[in-house]
Amino acid sequence: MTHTESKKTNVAILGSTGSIGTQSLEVIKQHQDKFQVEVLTACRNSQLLIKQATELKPNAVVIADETKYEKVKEALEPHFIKVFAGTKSLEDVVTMESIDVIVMALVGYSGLKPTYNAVKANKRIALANKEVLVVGGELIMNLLQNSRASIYPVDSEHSAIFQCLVGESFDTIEKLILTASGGPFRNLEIEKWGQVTPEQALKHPNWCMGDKVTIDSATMMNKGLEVIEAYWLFGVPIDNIEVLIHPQSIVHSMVQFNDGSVKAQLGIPDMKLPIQYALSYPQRIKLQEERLDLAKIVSLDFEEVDTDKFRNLKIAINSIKKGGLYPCAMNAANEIAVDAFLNNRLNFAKIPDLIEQSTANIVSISGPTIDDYFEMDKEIRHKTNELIIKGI
Ligand code: MN3
Repeated sequence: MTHTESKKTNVAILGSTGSIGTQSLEVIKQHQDKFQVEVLTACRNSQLLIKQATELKPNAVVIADETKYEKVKEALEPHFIKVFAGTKSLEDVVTMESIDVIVMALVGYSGLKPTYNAVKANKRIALANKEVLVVGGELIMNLLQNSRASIYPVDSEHSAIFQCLVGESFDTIEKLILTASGGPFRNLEIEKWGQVTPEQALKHPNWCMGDKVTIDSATMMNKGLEVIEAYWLFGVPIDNIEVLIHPQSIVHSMVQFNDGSVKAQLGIPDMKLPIQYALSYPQRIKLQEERLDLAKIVSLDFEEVDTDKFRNLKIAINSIKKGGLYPCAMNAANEIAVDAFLNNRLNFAKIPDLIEQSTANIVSISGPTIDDYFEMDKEIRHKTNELIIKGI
């Protein structure tokens, strides 16, 4: 190995075939002098995983769906790429010594255990998978403080706040202002929510994202999850985190300081910038993408959120105020609700009712362990499914 090659950062991408995963690979392809793909993992999209691995020659790949193992192995063995299968392999691969940084781009709760293991293995983590902190923020942040691991946000709002905070001291933060596009139903009367179809909800006005986060954006659960994510990442009291609707998605979020100054980070809505910043920080490196042209943007609008309409936002914030296992339960109910809605088993307008009913009488504890989260998640998924079958 030459001297320059040895200085490359070895990247593992968990969820490489998803929206964040594929965009992460685009970023890496722009900087092959700096980054080397070490590990790729996919849930079930074996075809794309094989294509990515053949092109980028990682050391190893993991396919979570074990029925696809033979197919992937056959395709990649001639390239001397190690192939593993199953959820356990996915959770363990993050501890590989040769990995410098992990892009955590799994969907939902499934990212918790791999992130937990990655923190324990003192890895640098570029975190796109917000549910990890929503469910296990208390556990992960405690673990992080006693490790040499680090977490950098990939979520665009949190990347914006992180960029605003460079050079600032945390005790001067007065409040964080998370912007929200308001999704496709910002102007739809609440009476019409019962008629919303999955096809309509999957059409986000500004961002191109995976199905789960797109539905969460339409209900604004996504912003609730992001408030919780910000709470854990930046250690700001929950009442000092505000949400502001900004339909153009140009101002990605803001920080207000104790002298009244407000800093904002702006850009075109494209995840490649926050992905790259999480990989390159503290350096800022060139990204060849479209540039923001403010003269062409007619206006930047801001308005308050109607939480009577977007009840999920309130439900999420209340869960973190209660703490303990409440956010974990709320997240599990929401994941089941989103899945049921996408499969035409649940009315869009019923999503908040279902989450409230499903999490109403849970027994929470403080200082949960990873097993406590696991148990609660399982219990609520079961209960939520039963409520759907009974007909909410
Ligand atoms: Mn976001």
